[in-house]
Amino acid sequence: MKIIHTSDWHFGMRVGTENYQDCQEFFLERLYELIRRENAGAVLCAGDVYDSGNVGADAIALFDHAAQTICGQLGVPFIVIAGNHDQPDRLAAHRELLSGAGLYISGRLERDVQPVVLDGGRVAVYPVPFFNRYEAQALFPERQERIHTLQDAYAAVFDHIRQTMDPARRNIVVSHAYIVGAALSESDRAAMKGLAPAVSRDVFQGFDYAALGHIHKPQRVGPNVRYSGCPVKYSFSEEDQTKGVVLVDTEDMSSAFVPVPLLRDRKTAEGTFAQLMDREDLKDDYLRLRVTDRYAGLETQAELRERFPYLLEVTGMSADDSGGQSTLTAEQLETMSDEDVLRTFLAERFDYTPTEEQLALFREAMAQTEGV
Ligand SMILES: [Mn+2]
Repeated sequence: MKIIHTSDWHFGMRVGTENYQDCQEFFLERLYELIRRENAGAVLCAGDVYDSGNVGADAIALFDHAAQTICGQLGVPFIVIAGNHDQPDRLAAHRELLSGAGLYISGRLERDVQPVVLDGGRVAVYPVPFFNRYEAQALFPERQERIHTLQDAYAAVFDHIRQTMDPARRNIVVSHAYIVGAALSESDRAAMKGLAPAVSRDVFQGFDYAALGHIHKPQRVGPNVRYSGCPVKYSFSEEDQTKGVVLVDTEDMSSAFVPVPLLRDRKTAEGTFAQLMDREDLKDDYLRLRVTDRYAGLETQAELRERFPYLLEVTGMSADDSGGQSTLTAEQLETMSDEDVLRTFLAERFDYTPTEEQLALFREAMAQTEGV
């Protein structure tokens, strides 16, 4: 049986006036084609269906369309877990009822993860939604003393699954986590936040395949442990990536990345104002432009926007010639404290120094996110 693994749809994401909806619809149409072409027996979505817990009606309609087409029209089981961006209870509303129609949604972690059994009992899919160590501590009180880190929490959850797992089946897990060593993109906002803990891929030992979400760059992090990546280029750091889904064959447990075309690519271009205005090849893509012979004043921006409808960022010459770009490197970001990152950001972007009171509020907010 063929299984399609995808993740991180982020329906409802907004950047300025852009909402990516046409790109997401375009992806869904390609996904439906692939299901038909490969005669897929299941679709797995490994979290972050939505970009947040309170997205607009358009985003909900999009997921509704996906579920109706995959389960209703094509008759293919669709297994979905909540990611860190999803609101677990909202995502999993009516789950019992929907499972009868082939839509299996796992919102919140449960102690006994019930597998979705497919292909006449030959394949078992364990949906494990995003969770934190406090949830695992509450579900496994007998191990509470030994759950200190997210790694311990994952070990507890997967050890428990392994106890009842039937090794004669193909056992597949769907999970949403940051695995040690995975390469990040800028749109991996939560994972980049200094405190995001990573988990070792060893937690998936004994499973035939781990279908992961959370990291937006498609990649393999173990022989049968893969991220499908997100289907749309949501940040400029994804410019060079190929987007797509993973196709898993449960006969031999081989898996292959299948590229899916994009409605709109994402590009960075640089040149004089005249050179940029002459470019025919950039009209249909999300753009970041750097004008080398002008300041990026309102008028220049307006002219460029008229020519390039999907322009997201413009920088021009600047007084200090830094080009308006951040002076921080990825390495510096990793070693700096959150407070220093904030100070630098405010200074560079807004020429602003935060007050002691504002910094105290910031520290308080950061403390609340610790360990989550
Ligand atoms: Mn995500």
